[in-house]
Amino acid sequence: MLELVGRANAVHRQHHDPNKVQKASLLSIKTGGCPENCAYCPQSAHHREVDLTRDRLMEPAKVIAMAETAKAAGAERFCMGAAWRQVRDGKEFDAVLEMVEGVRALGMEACVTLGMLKPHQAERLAAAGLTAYNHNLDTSPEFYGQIITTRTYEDRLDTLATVRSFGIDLCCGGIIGMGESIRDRASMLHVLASMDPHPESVPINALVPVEGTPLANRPRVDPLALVRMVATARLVMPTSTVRLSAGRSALNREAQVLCLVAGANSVFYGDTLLTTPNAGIGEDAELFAAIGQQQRLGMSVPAP
Ligand code: SAM
Ligand code: DTB
Ligand code: SF4
Repeated sequence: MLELVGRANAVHRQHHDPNKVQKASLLSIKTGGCPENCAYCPQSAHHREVDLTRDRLMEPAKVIAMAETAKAAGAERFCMGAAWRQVRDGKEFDAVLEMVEGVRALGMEACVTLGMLKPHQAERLAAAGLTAYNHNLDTSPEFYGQIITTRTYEDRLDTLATVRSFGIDLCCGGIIGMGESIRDRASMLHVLASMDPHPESVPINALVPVEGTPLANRPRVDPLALVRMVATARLVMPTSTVRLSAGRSALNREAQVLCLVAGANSVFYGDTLLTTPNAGIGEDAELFAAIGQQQRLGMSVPAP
């Protein structure tokens, strides 16, 4: 562990400002009722026992106003998620394009995660100024079939290739704590690190076990397993932004700092992820004070 974190930190410092942690804000623009059966996900329509209110796609003006609030609180990137299997052309997709344009006009990075998409849709997203598209591998090719059966690993790789072919950055990572082995974790990182170029950002999520999903009773991930995963991601993808994503609220400040030393350089910032609570902005104020980073837009201030 000490050797791993030490080496990861050395690689991190070669390629990144060690005092800079990007804040990305997350919003669910369309919640619940998803036809996919991802075992971890509270938004799947297959998991009827989950206590979740379905919502239609939000109005672009409201989304853009929320992005503005996030920006004022210090977020540099605004990520919007829809519980869709795939993008469909029509009014709803047009509204998403309007949201992307609005977020970019605020001077923020814009990322969306909308499920699978076709080339002409990626082209329109690129034209709207989209910075990055999030589409996770979630786990290893070997373990994948235990988690999702309604779409294949190949489908995911195809979507990623489509996104990339239009010059949109890839945000692609996965989840630990779903019952996979350490070898599965390594295998997922191997697939990610075999992409050329590497995904520009790599979210590392710890499972948030949600009541009513098949993974509700999984034990919480050992925070040190997250540290190892972050450190290994940093070693094999030196220039990518590694985002300490879901599950952060279960870590104490010290474990979070260890993840940042091990090479994480972005976090989801704000009170909620998509449907579950995140580390609150109040708690994060303490974290950012501890690491000597101001709670303001893009400012990184060395610790005294
Ligand atoms: N429907 C789109 C899709 O799956 O491509 C986008 C939204 S989906 C909620 C985005 C990602 O959130 C998933 O790929 C998964 O990695 C992550 N996620 C969802 N539920 C989670 C949970 N309970 N714990 C950790 N990560 C989760
Ligand atoms: C990612 O890798 N993690 C985020 C984002 N991409 C879209 C989503 C986490 C969701 C956690 C469960 C929830 O809040 O619904
Ligand atoms: Fe749907 Fe995405 Fe949740 Fe899977 S992870 S059920 S595709 S919203």
